[in-house]
Amino acid sequence: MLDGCVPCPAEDAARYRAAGYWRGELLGDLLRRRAATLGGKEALIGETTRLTYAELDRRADRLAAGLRGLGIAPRDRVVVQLPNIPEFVVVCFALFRLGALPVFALPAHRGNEIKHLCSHSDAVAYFIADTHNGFDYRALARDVRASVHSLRHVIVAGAAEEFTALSGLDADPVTLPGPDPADVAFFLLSGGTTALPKLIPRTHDDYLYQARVSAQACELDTGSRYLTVLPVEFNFPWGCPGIIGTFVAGGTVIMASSPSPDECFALLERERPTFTSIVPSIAHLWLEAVEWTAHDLSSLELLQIGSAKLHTSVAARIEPAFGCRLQQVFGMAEGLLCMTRRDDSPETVLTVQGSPLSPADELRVVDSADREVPTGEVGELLTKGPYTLRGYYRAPEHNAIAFTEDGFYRTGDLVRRTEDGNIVVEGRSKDVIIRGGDKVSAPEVEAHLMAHPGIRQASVVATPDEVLGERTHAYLIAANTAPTLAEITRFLLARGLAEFKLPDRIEVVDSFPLTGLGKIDKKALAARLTAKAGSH
Ligand code: J2J
Repeated sequence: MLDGCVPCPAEDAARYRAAGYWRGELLGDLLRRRAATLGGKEALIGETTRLTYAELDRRADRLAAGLRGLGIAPRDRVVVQLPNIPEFVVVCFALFRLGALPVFALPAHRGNEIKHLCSHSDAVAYFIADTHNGFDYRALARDVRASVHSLRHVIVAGAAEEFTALSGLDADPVTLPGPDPADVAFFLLSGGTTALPKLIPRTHDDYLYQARVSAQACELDTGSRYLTVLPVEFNFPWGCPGIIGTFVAGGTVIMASSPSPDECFALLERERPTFTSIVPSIAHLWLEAVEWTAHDLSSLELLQIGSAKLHTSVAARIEPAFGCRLQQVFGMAEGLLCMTRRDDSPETVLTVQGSPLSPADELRVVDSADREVPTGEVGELLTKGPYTLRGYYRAPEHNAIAFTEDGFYRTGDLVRRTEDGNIVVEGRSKDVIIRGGDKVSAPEVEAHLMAHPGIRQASVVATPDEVLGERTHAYLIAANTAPTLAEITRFLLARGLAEFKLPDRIEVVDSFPLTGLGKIDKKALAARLTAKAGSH
């Protein structure tokens, strides 16, 4: 396996192979096989492009050859930050075939995150769109290139200016040596509990297995049509079952450029997708809009909702409003996926976050001493399995605390198990704010805040919010004159922090409550906000 990754222990790997979970297949070959049997079928639909499996396959081959011509080699890391456009899929499959390794960045990321991802992975290339949502990614790329010395190429979908145009990287296909299916295929980004985002290595074997079991759980077939609403670089739309799972089933992927009901409802009418996946804050938006829409949404059979807690009262409105089945999904880029299933009772679908996808997923719910708690009691979820990571990339120190000695990943989620084997998410022990579907690492924001000369100490906690679920509240101890929220916003943006990480509110205090061990008592800070919200 690539240096800096933690391989699965040999005995577990042998077990996963013997059970047929890991089949020694490559992501790049998935497309090849579909092109061989379903060549003329539509695989991918964008705003202005429609590609059959055969066309997508050919494009991936030609781009792989073009990238090799640029000097991109197997195992080179390549940061990919593209909006929901068909080029994203072409680029990923070209890189898979080349054996180069995409590192997925979100379109919302800015200089702070991209520089870290590029330098931490020693990326040789960086893929961007020219502009998207009013933001010029070429300006960002100039800034990144000036500080990351490994970066040799910036490749642009659209007007390239001084960089390399994606459209010009087309060459006659060449035979390429295939990578090892047990090796890393690409990197997902962790939801983050530390000051810097961590990279999650996903292998061909583990990701194809995940896509296959989630496609089965969602009963996909060649008639399935997936509407991609969330940013493609997120694990949920990419492979749960999402895009990769739809390709496994031989279905069709339709890409929406934003989650706005205007765009998505029009696409539902025009392209007739059968399923999609969204986060609870988008579900809120859609529930409001669906009352007024004139669009025909009747193609939708399944609506997957996950990434943040879906409250029962909101869950209950989904099926009547959309006339389709609701599926709750509790997942993580690190691996483990839980979903509700078709044969669950209506009550179950509304109240639990589902059961694990694989019979080989091992789950433990433990107390603070890592002792298992009885069914029905809340504890931290630990997990290990055929599609769950064994270590973050180049992070030995963090890995020592993020995993148990016997290889279980500490999710930082507080859950309880029901008698029928479902998981209910009850809270979190990790220091993350889930704002809409976005994960905001509190220590990361705190470190940036404390770089401000007017701030001596910062503590960032979640405050309840009806639509987003949670918002970010920063408690500050001022150094002299406290900065205003507007000043802080400007300061953080100038440091290149992604917008979704900005504090929604600040509150200046004289001191922080401390725990018995002298650490800032975040539970006490968060409880103040919950009490305030309750008294409104
Ligand atoms: C409460 N919290 C949830 C849920 C995730 C599918 C779906 C989601 C993600 C994802 C994903 C939750 N209720 N239903 O990768 O493939 C919180 C937990 C979890 C963290 C992971 C997928 N579903 N969460 O959200 O890596 O705290 O993945 O540990 O972004 O989101 O975040 P992320």
